[in-house]
Amino acid sequence: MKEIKHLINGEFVGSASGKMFDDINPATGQVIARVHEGGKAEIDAAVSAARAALKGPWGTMPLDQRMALLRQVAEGIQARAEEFAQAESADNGMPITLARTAAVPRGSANFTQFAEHFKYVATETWEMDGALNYSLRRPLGVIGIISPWNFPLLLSTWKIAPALASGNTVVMKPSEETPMTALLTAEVINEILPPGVFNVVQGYGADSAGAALSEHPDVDGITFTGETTTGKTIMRAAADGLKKLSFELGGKNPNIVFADADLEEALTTTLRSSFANQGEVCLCGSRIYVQRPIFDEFVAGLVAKVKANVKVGDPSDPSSTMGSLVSREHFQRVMSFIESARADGATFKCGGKVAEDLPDHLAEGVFIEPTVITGLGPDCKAQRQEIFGPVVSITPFDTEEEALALANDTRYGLGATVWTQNLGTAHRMSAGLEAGIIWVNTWFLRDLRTPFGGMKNSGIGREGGVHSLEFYSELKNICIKL
Ligand code: NAD
Ligand code: 6OD
Repeated sequence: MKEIKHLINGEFVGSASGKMFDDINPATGQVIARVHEGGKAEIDAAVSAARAALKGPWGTMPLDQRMALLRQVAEGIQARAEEFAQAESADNGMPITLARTAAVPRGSANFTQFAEHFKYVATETWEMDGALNYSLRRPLGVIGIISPWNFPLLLSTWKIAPALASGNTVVMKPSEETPMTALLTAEVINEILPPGVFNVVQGYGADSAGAALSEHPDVDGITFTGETTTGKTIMRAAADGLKKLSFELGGKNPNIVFADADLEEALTTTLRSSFANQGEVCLCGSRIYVQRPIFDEFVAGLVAKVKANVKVGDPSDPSSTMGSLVSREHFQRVMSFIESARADGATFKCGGKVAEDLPDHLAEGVFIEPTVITGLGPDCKAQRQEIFGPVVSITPFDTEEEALALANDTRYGLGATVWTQNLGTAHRMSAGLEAGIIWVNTWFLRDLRTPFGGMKNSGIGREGGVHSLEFYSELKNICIKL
């Protein structure tokens, strides 16, 4: 049985407590690895290694040399791409094709992007009468990264790469549900960077490794992706140390389709924005609003596309387009939302149940059919709360003003999608939507130089391009009297 250890100060080590937990493949229910369960002792050791490494060669390394090492990390991920893809799929239930085409390439691209971009960001100079001001950037220090299970490699490297590119050292606590690609990332980085620069402590969040990292007095900043409620807990824990925080949290994203939209394009992309990675994508457009003249056609079109194109099956089979949910616990949570929608009188246009007719080896897996519902009122639980599964609801609207009001009637503000051929509508909606990331006539089209993050309860701060540099560094002004 594979053993997953921590990486602390350049060594792969077990926990002082000797405690371990199972890593389960959610598609088969089988234990695929035993994971060392870290706690305060491991976090303390990792933070002190990271602090020492800041004072070592990493802290004084010329920028070009640091960036060259990060490019080697990108190449190291690419060199083991298939191993990463298999691990991500087995751990998360993600279809192997998605792991191969999205998760792993982005895992590598995150390093190439930040190894390039920061070289070209200038600081400010302000000339005064008789004095000159200029500013310098310095690393923030020791960065704690706490990452989720839904796109483990993509989302952890999205933070590891800019943190290291800015000259920091890192202690990462990956999700207990998906420890595998964090181990592989640790193996790749450990062959390239000095010991202590990048550390991984495996384990749980609350009252465990995650909490110990959040409250650690010698950690300078915490960057977290996960649930909004967890973000609040981390914020409280980090308050004593006045740590700098960057939060990418939950969403309940609107996908708004106007009657003048290119319907075929809107339907094809909506299929993806509804069910990619079983709907376990923070940016999924789970609240679909369709202008009344095309409402029936859109609903029928989406259901037809689900039936024609979605194949729920073994995540390791390249022909599966939807895999398994991440865990039995999460599966039960998603099913409870489906039941609450049923109790609230929703109409199920397709899905709404456990996927059937799967091969015997998936009997213990947690698979849900892609589910499209209509007739859900704005205050129903399934319409208000983040489900984070393969469930979307479709609601009609009449006017632009109504669409905007419906879309913004949520405590979340992560992403939004607008489908229209009218430039005026596109601009007015984009300006009025309370969301940090807005796509017009597309979805999840990413340029890593752009600001990424959420408004309202969906996050604090922005990462991406220069915004990552802002978070991961300290800017200081020098004023010289001439
Ligand atoms: P989660 O909040 O349950 O867990 C995320 C991480 O936090 C895990 O590593 C977990 O161990 C740790 N954690 C849990 N409790 C903790 C505590 N008290 N102290 C410190 N650490 C703790 O989230 P999840 O279920 O892994 O991920 C799904 C959520 O993430 C969804 O809400 C989704 O919308 C959100 N998400 C947001 C984005 C974004 O960019 N905004 C991206 C992906 C996922
Ligand atoms: O593309 C990204 O940078 C990003 N953070 C995506 C988040 C996906 C959420 O599931």
